[in-house]
Amino acid sequence: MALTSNKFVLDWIDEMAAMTKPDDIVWIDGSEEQAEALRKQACSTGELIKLNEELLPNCYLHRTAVNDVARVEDRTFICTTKKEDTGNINNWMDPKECYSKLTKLFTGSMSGRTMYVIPYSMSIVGSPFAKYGIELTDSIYVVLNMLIMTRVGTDVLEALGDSGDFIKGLHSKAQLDAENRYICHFPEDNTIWSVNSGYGGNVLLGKKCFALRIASYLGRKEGWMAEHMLILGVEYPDGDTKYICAAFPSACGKTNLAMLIPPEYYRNKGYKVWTVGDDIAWLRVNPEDGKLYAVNPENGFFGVAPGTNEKSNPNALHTTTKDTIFTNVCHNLDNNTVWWEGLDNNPPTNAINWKGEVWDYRKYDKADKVNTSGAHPNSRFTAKATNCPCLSKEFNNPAGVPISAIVFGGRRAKTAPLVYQSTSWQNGSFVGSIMASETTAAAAGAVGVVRRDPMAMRPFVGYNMGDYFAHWLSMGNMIPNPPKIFHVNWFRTDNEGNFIWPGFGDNMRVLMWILDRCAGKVDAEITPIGYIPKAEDICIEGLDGVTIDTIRDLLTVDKASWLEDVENIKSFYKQVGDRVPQAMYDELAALEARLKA
Ligand code: GTP
Ligand code: SPV
Ligand code: MN
Repeated sequence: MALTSNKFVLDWIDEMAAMTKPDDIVWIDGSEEQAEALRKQACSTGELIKLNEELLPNCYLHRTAVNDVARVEDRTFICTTKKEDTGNINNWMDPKECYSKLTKLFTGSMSGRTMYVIPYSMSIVGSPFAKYGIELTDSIYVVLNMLIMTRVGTDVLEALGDSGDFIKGLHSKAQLDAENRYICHFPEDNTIWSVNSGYGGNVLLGKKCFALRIASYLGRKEGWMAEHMLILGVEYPDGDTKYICAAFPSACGKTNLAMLIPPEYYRNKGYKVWTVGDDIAWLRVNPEDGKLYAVNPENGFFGVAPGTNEKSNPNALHTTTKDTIFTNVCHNLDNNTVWWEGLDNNPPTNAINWKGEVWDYRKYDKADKVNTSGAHPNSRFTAKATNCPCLSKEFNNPAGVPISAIVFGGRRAKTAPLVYQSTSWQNGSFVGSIMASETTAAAAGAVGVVRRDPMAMRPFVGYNMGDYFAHWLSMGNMIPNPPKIFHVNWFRTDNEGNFIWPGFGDNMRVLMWILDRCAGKVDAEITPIGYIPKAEDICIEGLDGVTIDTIRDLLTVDKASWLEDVENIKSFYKQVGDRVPQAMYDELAALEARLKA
């Protein structure tokens, strides 16, 4: 039975059901009873595997199709009436053409199946930040993930009332046909259509599709920002807490930084780190104090499993010990638990790999991870935020948290130093626009290729990238007390390809320099790219194998490689096209001149 009398909602569902022809329509009310019934049903068909109830209570394993394990950027489209409004960095399709192409794929795609209606909210229901969506899907896996990742249920429909202001999301697994897989966004219609996939970011429509692509479009229109950023709080011994947002590309360390445990040196002094978000931030100016405030619109974490362990990220590990859905990890048959590369040094000997085959850990080959690993490199956990031991007490604060610093960062073996600070909001926006990072397993395609990834948003801006740069610049004029903007790189390597910086919890040492800079407590050295710490100002107390010379090395700015980067940036800006603001070109010219001086 329908859970609302909202005519916009009901008419739209009628229309979508007439096209997809489900046998049945089920409304998701957000109740535990309904969720439990769906889990049972998914277990009975093999869609989910129930894991060891003693060791991993209320945890499940799901395997997606082998050809469906990551976001598909080349099959992701922004469909605006005018091609220029989508720009050159996104794939564009004419909305009419796209609707007609996808209508063919959706026609009858749910016949013999149930259509689930998921009313959900991004951010706290009823709060000024909140935006509502309804996802129609034929996948129980999607329903159960959305129940963890977003706020779902009847209260969303009550908050929506009889308004038509909601994001219309339609998803069907259809035949999981990779050749006909499309993730399409119609920002002018508040609509998302996703077909022929069953994997995470392609199908949990509240996440990248809504909270980044559609929301970034809305944010530009309405004067706020939707960003691929974690949000964390550093609590000082006196109880004061400062908040930082950080934008790193997919699988480049947001979850890890958001949940970091401070090194012993800081813990002993009473420092603590609290997680507000690990992937997405919505940012608005607070007219009262003129600061930028951030909320995490999500309600859970869809985190990378490989590499998560007791040492790298104990908080994430703890978060996933109950109420979690694991996707594409390795199944340990001895005790009906899960395993992934980097969890520990004891791969299970009686195990099923992410493809569902008997797995021989002795055949693991680092050069061919996808085919030889137990867990897929992009295997993930879906876990409740409220199960996270370091969840900030501000997590449910509808006003958000005031941001002191914005940090950009990429995965760069060379060039980018451990940390540097921009000289202004405009210069900081430029620093974001020239970000680059090695590609990861989070998206289908080659891994380890350096590409420009402005603000870590290359795959997620729902409009023209040049206009997005302009929006960043214009936000600067709207924030009387703007955060300071920094850039970090945890991934510089030595000549053998080993990471030089220990990373993970020790990244706190860099965050402390950043916050000291925001508080005006520490000097810096000016270089052609911006402010760099004096090596002695990065605390290395208690760090094994890292000396002040290591820090000096990590902070070097090699002019020749930066000038190479400048050339690459010029061609990237050209590719972005004629909407790159002049101010960005001015910043680029000034950077080049300083490097050549
Ligand atoms: P998405 O969920 O895809 O947006 O990724 P994310 O940015 O949250 O990345 P995540 O924190 O899950 O990290 C991805 C990978 O980077 C994992 O394999 C981590 O182990 C590794 N990683 C994270 N932080 C560090 C670090 O400080 N140093 C090094 N060397 N590796 C790190
Ligand atoms: C990312 O790829 O940045 C993710 C995972 O956070 S997904 O939800 O698949 O986009
Ligand atoms: Mn992400």
